[in-house]
Amino acid sequence: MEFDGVREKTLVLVKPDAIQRGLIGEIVGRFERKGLKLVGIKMMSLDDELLGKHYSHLADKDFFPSLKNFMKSSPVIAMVWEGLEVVTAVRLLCGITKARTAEAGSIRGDLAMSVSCNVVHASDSVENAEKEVNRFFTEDELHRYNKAEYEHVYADDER
Ligand code: DAT
Ligand code: MG
Repeated sequence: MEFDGVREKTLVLVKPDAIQRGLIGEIVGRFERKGLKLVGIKMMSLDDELLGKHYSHLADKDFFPSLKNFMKSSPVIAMVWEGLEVVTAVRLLCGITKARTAEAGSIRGDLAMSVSCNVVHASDSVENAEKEVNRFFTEDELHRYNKAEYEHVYADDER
């Protein structure tokens, strides 16, 4: 799988709080409306092994056990979105971690009030995005197809 140019990819998780609150469609719709291409999507129940790797940068934090319990409390929707500079674009769409002070207009800013129940995960760098996509998806689960709207989403020299 390519991870450069318009084929840059990022991992997004719709977290358990959003599943419980019926926000899957709202959240998926925001990425669609931005002009991003969905190349993988599935419902998953996360386990300690996967969460230990996914949140390894937080393993020494006091809140790590409750973070893992929260992420196991319902299934999540895992998605891979593709586009030019998509890692940056998706992080901006999501807003900062502490949802109650996230910028209005962002997903967290509009839909959440909590630090931990902040409705989405998004990869934070191109390097981590590639690792996370490969951690959550097999090659077979990542799809390649032409999106007709691309000629209206991007200029000729961006595609
Ligand atoms: P982000 O999800 O914005 O990339 P992160 O990688 O620093 O943020 O943390 C991952 C998740 O861990 C975050 O979405 C919610 C939880 N978390 C982070 N800091 C926390 C804190 N101080 N208290 C409780 N949960 C926290
Ligand atoms: Mg993070």
